Amino acid sequence: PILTQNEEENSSTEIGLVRVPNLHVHTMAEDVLYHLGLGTLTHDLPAMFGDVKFVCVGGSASRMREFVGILCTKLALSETVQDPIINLCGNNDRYSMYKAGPVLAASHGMGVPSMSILLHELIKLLHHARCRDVTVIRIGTSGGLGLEPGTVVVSRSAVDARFQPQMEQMVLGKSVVRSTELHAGLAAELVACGRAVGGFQTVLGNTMCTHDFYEGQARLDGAVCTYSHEEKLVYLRAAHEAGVCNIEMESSVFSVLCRLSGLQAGVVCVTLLDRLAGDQVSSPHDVLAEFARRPQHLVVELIRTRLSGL
Ligand code: R2B
Ligand code: URA
Repeated sequence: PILTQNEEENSSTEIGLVRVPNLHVHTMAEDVLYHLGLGTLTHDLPAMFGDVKFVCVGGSASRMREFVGILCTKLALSETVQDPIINLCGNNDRYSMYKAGPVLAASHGMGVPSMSILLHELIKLLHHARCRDVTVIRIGTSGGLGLEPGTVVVSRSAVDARFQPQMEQMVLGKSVVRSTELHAGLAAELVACGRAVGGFQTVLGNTMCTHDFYEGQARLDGAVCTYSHEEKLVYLRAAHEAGVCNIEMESSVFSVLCRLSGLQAGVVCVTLLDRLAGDQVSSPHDVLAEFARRPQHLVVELIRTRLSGL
């Protein structure tokens, strides 16, 4: 395996700017950000996005739009936002993106491949727009391990299905293993924000990232399952003992790509259920919707404290 160290040292840019550790991009006359419906020759990216300091990503478009609404109300950003809040991914409907003042919110869909495509283009967008000192946070949902449903987990590190803080990807048919560690200072700040918001528990722990919701997360309720209830519990208990607090499907590639681009990155996911107690997500819709707003309120608090210089 090739480790990240060389890749990280490979790219030198001005402090605070977003790194794009790809020499090819720097020689391209035009860069079309295909899935975002944006491009360097068709859009004035520095004018549209140059003031961005916070990027928040989450699975669904409606949740990210709701997040921007809460942000505008709580931080009185209404003068800097379009009314109605418009989707900036003009002519491509794969992802949605909304902006309010220095905050950009984007949807990433489900799973590592979908998150990866969004982040490649989003990181280049931030680079082309010459943004500085950007913090990127994923807000999402997850399955918890031994936690009361509704608990918010701030990730120390994303870990793979063997509980290691790394992600393997095939590049040119060869295995490349990269670190999935997250920014420790930001994680501590996020935990403090959760406790300041209150009304729910916030914990710090490792987040296991899988490539599937069913067998990949040791569920018994998928269309296919080859293991017993006991084998499921042995695996999930081993994960718990290795420090895994929750399980979701995007944190690994999110951590890797943000690290390689020099972005401060954090992951904040609410737990919808306790996976040691069951597999089905069966709480009423309004309960799940309220749970899903918890990471949003936590991140609004982080942005509020950062902007007010507290
Ligand atoms: C959490 O929830 C989704 C699966 O239901 C997936 O995107 C994730 O990471
Ligand atoms: N998202 C996941 O990936 N897993 C769960 O159990 C719940 C939400």
